[in-house]
Amino acid sequence: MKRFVSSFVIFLLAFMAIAQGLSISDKTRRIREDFQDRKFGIFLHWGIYSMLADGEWVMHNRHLDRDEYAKLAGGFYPARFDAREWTKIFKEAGAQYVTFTSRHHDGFSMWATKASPYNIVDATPFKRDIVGELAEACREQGLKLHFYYSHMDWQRTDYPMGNCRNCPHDEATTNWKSYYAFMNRQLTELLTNYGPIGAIWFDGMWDHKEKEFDWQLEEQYALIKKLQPRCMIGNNHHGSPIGIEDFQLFEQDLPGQNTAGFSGEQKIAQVPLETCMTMNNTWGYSITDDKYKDGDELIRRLVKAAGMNANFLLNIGPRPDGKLPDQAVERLKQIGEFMKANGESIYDTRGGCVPPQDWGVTTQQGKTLYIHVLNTIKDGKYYNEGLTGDGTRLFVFLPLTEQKLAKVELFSDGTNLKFRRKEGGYQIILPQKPDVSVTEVPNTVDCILKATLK
Ligand code: FHN
Repeated sequence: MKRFVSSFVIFLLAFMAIAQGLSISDKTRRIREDFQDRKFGIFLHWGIYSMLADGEWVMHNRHLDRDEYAKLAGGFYPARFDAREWTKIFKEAGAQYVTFTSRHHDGFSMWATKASPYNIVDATPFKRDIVGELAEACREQGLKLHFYYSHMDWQRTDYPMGNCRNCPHDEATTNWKSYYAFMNRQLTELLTNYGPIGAIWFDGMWDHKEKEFDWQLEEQYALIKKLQPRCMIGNNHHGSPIGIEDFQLFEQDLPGQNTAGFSGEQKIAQVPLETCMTMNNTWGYSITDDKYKDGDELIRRLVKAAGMNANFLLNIGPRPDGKLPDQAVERLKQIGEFMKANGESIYDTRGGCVPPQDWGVTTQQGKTLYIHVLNTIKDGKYYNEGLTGDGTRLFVFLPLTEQKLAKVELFSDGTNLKFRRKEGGYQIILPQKPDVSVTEVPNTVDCILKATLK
């Protein structure tokens, strides 16, 4: 009975989450602010599933027998894995943290866990602690490390299987108590053996969506905070934050959108926000998925996320040999160039006082407002429909009523731009020529303006 909570309790926890947004300690506030300042992270989905090169859900989607699937581990030898090379690439891309799938839904652990032999050291010929190597490489590069950890497990027979359609439901072996103890033992290892961890990123709770299943989160979250008080907690349960969760997650969508269907029940909470997104259409490595968004588009999404006050967690599915896919590395390079030139308008900022507009978004730090005019140029012509013009010049309308504008300049070279008061805000006159100098790559973010507020 203890395992089942009433809707009232869920409501109460959600209410407490809203309330705690208002009453958190200064220490918690600083930790969360540091996370928000970092703005851009790399998500890594890597496990033995990468060998089948068909995404991280391959075991489920192809109805694979769990014992047969487990045998993949015996052949997992990512000979070209080099954590230092990965983290160097991430750092050069401008990322500030890495979220790694320590254990995904297939139940395989990517570190030397003592809680189960089904792990990278005991079950593979590779025998190297990937989490450990990554933790060290992240530390060297000054990248915070976050752990993705699946609440759901398709492999263990004690996991109380929920909605999973293609999974064996073994009532006889189901044992929540033992599964819960296993998870907590693993979390204890992850938070004891690998130095300071920035966050635990839970996923899979939605396996028990319809039923009122008690995941005993309160106790689990307390364990995390006891082991590492500075470790944040996020949970991709596709709903608003529960209890002491430190940040709110959005999958494949920016906050407030629901194109992917994961954010339907989410209200934006008073906690840091993070949007995670794939570069192509798959989280884990897929040999056939070449539907990569181009670098420009990924940069726009990063910028939009910042303008919506959210961090951007961009996913890569490393190959089974341990290398990052070439397409991903290419895009990271492009993002890195952009961040090098324009990072000031992203890092340490918050969503600006001007909410997202048709023409783009704003970010802000103190009295400085960064105006990101997006999608301005295509084939050498202005085409952003949110912009107005008079034939030769283009105008950006900034709906500012409370604050006054003191100065507006082009971020790239400091050229002063003219602006005039209009009803309900200001009209800024853009330079006649498309400003592509903000980035080496034309057509990316076409124009960044830096405005000073009075
Ligand atoms: O099922 C997972 C999926 O494999 C992936 O890990 C994503 C990342 O946000 N989360 C789940 C779906 O919500």
